[in-house]
Amino acid sequence: PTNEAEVEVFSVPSYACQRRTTLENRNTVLTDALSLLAENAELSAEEGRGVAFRRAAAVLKVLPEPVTDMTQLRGLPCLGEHSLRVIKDILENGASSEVESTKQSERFKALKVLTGVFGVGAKTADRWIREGIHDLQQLKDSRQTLNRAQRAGLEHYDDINQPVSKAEADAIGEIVEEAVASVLPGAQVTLIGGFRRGKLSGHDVDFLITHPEEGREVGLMPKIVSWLESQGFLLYQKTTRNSYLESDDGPARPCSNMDRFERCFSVFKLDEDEKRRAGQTQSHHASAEDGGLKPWRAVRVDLVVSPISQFAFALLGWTGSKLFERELRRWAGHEKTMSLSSHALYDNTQRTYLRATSEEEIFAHLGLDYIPPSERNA
Ligand code: DCP
Ligand code: MG
Repeated sequence: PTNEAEVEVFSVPSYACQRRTTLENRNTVLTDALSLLAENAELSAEEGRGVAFRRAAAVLKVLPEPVTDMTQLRGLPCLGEHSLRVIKDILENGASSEVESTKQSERFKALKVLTGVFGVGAKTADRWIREGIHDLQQLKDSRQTLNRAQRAGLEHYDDINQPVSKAEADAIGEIVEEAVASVLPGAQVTLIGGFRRGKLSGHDVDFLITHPEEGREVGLMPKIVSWLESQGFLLYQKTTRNSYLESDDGPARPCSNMDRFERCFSVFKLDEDEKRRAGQTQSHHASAEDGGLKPWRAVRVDLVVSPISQFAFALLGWTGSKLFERELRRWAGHEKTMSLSSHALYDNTQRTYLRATSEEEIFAHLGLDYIPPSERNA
């Protein structure tokens, strides 16, 4: 039909790991709406719905033009009935009634505030809500027993819920570099997570640490943590043995190496001075001389240590985005009969582990074009 010739129709591969998703997004109105519904589903223990909304949003993120007409969406993958209804509502009425009512709902607002406390997940928040706790004041008044993480989360709530800038991430990076160089010369620190993908802000800062000689990284995390603690950089830390045991990780589990893979969840105390040293001149925080306000902020930092033999897998697995990671594993499992984790890639047909020393090699093993970190923002 003639009128359709004027509408651009898009074509998009169905797995996010087959696509290049930069931070440039022409459809933020639509993707913000779908992301909010995804978040609401995730906070309500409806993981399947959450993933469906995330996948739909990710498809819209790669479109070269703003969507103006439903006909442009014909043939696109991952757009279910529900997502299409939300998009249609926004295109026709300027807003989605479901998104607006979700945003206004007491339950969603309470879930957001309570899970904003570091150490509080959706399950705990849900239990508190059922006990009548909807905000931080009610939480404080309730005399709930809080664990150490949650106490730190409550104490530093405002700081932790304020986005971390790239300048702050770099300042933290210098501190981590110094710590690592002091306790194990030759060990390497790599910025991972959202900042490696080129994001200008994030909810935390993530680092991957390794040593070029296999085995030298054993026992490294406690030493790094001790150094940081002795220098007064840590407001909170909890070191765990490998916690990357996701249910859909399949059999890709090199068990002998498991206990070498450590993670530290921490809250850093970042001085405004440290930030200036790292090259930032302006700050939203008043300096101490301006009177009153504290001259530091709390920042969530995650540290991961990996043996060099698993480094490429850890790098790929911790760079994200979360949806990109999920799609990589789904691609591996469903299209290649392989199991991918942040430790290894296992070929279930050949019954062998596939070695890799770079992310490029892993994409090649998976039969995928290489996608650089800046294009993994699905
Ligand atoms: N990751 C994952 N699954 C987990 C934990 C982490 O796939 N259970 C990976 C993907 C993430 C990366 O680790 O991108 C870092 O996790 P973050 O939650 O810090 O996510 P980002 O760094 O991408 O986003 P933000 O900017 O909010 O920190
Ligand atoms: Mg992060």
